[in-house]
Amino acid sequence: TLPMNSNLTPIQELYVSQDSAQKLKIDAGDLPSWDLTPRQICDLELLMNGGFSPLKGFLGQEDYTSVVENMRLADGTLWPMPITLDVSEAFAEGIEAGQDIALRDQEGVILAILSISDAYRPNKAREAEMVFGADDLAHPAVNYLHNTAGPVYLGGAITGIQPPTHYDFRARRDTPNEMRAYFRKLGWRRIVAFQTRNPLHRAHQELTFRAAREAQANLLLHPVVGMTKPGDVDHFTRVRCYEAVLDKYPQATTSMSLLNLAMRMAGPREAVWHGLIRANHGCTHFIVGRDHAGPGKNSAGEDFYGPYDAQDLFRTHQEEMGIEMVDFKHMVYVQERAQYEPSDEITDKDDVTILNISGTELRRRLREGLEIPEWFSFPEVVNELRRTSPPRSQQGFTVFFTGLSGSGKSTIANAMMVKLMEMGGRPVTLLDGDIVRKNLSSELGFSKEHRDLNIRRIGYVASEITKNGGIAICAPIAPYTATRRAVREDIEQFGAFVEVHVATALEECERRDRKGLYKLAREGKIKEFTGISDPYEAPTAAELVVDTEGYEVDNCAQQVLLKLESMGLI
Ligand code: PPS
Repeated sequence: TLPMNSNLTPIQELYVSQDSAQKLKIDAGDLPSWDLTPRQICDLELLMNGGFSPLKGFLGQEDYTSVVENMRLADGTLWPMPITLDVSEAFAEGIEAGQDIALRDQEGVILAILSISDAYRPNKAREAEMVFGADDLAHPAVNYLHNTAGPVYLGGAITGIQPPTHYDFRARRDTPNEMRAYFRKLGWRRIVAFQTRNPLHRAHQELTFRAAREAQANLLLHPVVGMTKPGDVDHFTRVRCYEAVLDKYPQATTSMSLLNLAMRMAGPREAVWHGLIRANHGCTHFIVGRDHAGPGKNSAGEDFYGPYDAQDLFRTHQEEMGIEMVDFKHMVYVQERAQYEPSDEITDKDDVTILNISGTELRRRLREGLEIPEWFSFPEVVNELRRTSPPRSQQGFTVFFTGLSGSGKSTIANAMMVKLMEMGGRPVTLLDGDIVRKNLSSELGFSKEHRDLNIRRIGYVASEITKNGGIAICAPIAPYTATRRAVREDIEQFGAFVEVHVATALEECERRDRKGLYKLAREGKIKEFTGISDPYEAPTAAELVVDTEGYEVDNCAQQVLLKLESMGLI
């Protein structure tokens, strides 16, 4: 028999009535309160709106252990993912079972009350092994578990006061009950859900359309906009892409809704979890692909899960879940027939040309501004992607000079700045050591702590400039390797970071002594002076090393420009 949602009755939510919420909110003002992390806010929203039904709150120890060990709650109900409220040591100290606490969002708004049933210390290594398949920090959720999540979990029932507020794409967000009501209204009784965290291209459109047709069902595109894999295309861009793709389906067959889920990339267990969430949203079918919710390679360079593990686990439990799996068909483009076809249905493979563009190749073409053919993706989608990741020559970047006092950093940086301004195109900002110490760091001295703070501030400003498409030129001493690396990481998420070591030797800097500081440092009149009485850790892997001895400033600046050109930045 075909699964069908004949009733689509509302699912149980954890919210109290508006009147009670108003009163509870006032009372909760006096309770100890926990400020939720971004991931906890995602979890709480789905707990409260029934997306995680039948859960009634964050897992207590008994349920937690049972979920970790057996994928089931203590009462035997299938549930693959530990939904836990991790807190800090300091917060846990004042907390005991039986107590209520207020859960607040990052602005301090009270979203819910947690009635604590128990506080416990999880065995994180065991959780990693059982839930994510390995205690390996290359797995983003294992890394989160060990390096972000607190050491104590609080379990207990949730009383929902209000959902977290979203200001983006409000009209596209629906609770499970809103989805159910929508399906009921449209007379949709068989619905295939498609989970995604990536932009959709033609192959995805073909496969989802086919999946729906084969299941004789309507289609719900149900992308995740909560938290996905680090490095994914941001959800603002993706939603604009999805909106473009939505127009490509036959009218009234397909709908889209955004899911504020915090993914864990847990492969097989995640697939089952995704299925349960979609069943709660009123769907009858769920598309599971090759390597569903895969986290990438482990620290030995191998896949965490087998390519079909997720499908196997889902299939084993689908009856109990009340949602049926639809196999993801691998769609390929056949040039001779100018259409997508399921790879396993092509009988004349040797006589036709099969075209494909991998994810890596797509990113390369976007980065370098190369053509992306229409058979691969819809022009509207490509446009959106190009808007967010313009070619390197239009992206922001940071040039970070480092070197001893008097090495020539500022002089070269100034020359560079005017040359870049002469070329035009992108705004240029110079963050010279002296300028920064005057405008941003006037209260700081030269201890290690203060120097680090100074460099992190420069890094923050440079990362904002880079993010917004400008060029930041920094020229501090920046004597510590670890701090320079941290700045590099801050900036590389938005654009290139070009480290230039101005490698003028100490003797030469001291001989020049342009500001007379070396003399004072030698006399002990300036303490902690870099190179004399304070360390300078020379970079070992800078993008460029410039030697100022025997070279004109103009020539040094020219070397940097050539480097920028070879990196495709100008
Ligand atoms: S740091 O280490 O990166 O935070 O230093 P920075 O902000 O670039 O500041 C270096 C300039 O401050 C002057 N100055 C000193 N430098 C090093 N050590 C000590 N103790 C010190 N005291 C003052 C000096 O003029 C540096 O300028 P530059 O342009 O590098 O010569």
